[in-house]
Amino acid sequence: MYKSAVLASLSLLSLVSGQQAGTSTSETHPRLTWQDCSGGSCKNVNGEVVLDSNWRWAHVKDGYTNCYTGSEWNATVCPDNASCAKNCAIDGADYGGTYGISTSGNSLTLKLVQKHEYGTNVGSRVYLMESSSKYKMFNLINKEFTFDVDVSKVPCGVNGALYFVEMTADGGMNKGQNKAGAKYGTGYCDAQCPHDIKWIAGEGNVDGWQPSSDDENAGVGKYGTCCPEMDIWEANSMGAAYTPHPCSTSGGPYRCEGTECGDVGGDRYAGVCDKDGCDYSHYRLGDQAYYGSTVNVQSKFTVVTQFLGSGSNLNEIRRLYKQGGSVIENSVVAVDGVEAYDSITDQMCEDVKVAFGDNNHFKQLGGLNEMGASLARGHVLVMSIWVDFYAHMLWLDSTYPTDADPSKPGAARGACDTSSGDPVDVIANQPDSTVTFSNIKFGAIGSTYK
Ligand SMILES: *[C@@H]1O[C@H](CO)[C@@H](O)[C@H](O)[C@H]1NC(C)=O
Ligand SMILES: CC(=O)N[C@H]1CO[C@H](CO)[C@@H](O)[C@@H]1O
Repeated sequence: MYKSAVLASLSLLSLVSGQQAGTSTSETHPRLTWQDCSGGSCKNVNGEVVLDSNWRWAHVKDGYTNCYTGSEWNATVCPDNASCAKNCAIDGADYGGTYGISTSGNSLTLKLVQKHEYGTNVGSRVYLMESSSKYKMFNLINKEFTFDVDVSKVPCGVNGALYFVEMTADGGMNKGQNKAGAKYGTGYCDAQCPHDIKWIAGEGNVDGWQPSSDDENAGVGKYGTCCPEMDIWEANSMGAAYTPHPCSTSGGPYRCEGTECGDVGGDRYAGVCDKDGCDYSHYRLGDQAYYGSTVNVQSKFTVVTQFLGSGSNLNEIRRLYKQGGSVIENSVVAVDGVEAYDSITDQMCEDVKVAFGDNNHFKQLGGLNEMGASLARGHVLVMSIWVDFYAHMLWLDSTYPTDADPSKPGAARGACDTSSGDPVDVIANQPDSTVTFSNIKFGAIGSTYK
């Protein structure tokens, strides 16, 4: 809900992204097999994943000087956004050694902290590809998306996320100065309109860039980059939610500026995207025992998400789990004055938001109807592991806002302490936090888990 992209880094040759393609390290995408079940039976697809450009080393095109170090741009090579992208290159990635990203067969593992030759990397974000230079585009309507996850090593404050965003297939290749494209993980956007993205529309986000006060590897620029987002899985071992976030934008990343970014403060509900979304969190919706007891989070389980609708109409988003060979129906909403819903519909969102006293920006921006229109245009699959410098992930796994009475409907989202999740603590004390996603399947409703 309060997602902000988290950057990682190398301290010596700090990680940076640029917009030309560098040649110091060759870019070899880790292989990841998944299954397409749309033709009646499930068939293996030989896929690959790519690391987002924000994590990559960005250096001057013809040399080794950093264009960006820690949380700052080099003003000599990046005097303004356009020349920065022209002068700088983002390079290939050592996935295992630098970023703690590994794949084996149909399984992807993301490790939170990776110490390497030049420093320490924190978190990562990868996209599933259709070819070495194009993202795989999914239309989820009237389809089912399924995967296995192991959250047993994802503690309070860490989010092992699997979600979809309306990026473009080529990553914005040839937009502005972007000569790197999807092969180098460019073109990210999400419904939080993140400002910490270094390259937007083939330009450096240099204008007005301010280093983060608490994250030594990040900063925020004047521009944010917005697009509709469908969170299938935002979770750790203490909490889990799935959440549609519609936006009024379409056709790929929208570069926002000012009020339309919906930034912290008075603008949250004035932006082009629904930042809260309509979240289905088992705990927050009143079944505190479900995630952790009914679903055993100490061992791997299967997550099934169904998008009921047709054409570009999305009517309902359903969830079920499978573990130890048994199907586990979704938890049921147990909130005073609200029906016992077991899925997301516009009516469920409305009733829950009224009961919780939440703003219904979701409805204002078109609800499931607008989310469906976006899904029908095609979305890119994202998998990430991240920590939250802004809200310590308390919106996912604790009581939030932290000064709310936990007995107030909607305030409690998980059993983590309100003092947990500070990235400084998590990075120091739980560096081996790891999420594993595997066995991804996509197909007709009912085709992926029986
Ligand atoms: C910034 O870039 C210039 C030009 O390449 C270089 O001479 C200088 O050392 C760089 N500064 C830093 C702090 O890296
Ligand atoms: C979108 C865009 O072009 N933004 C800025 C890039 O940098 C120049 C010079 O600083 C600005 O004038 C643009 O507005």
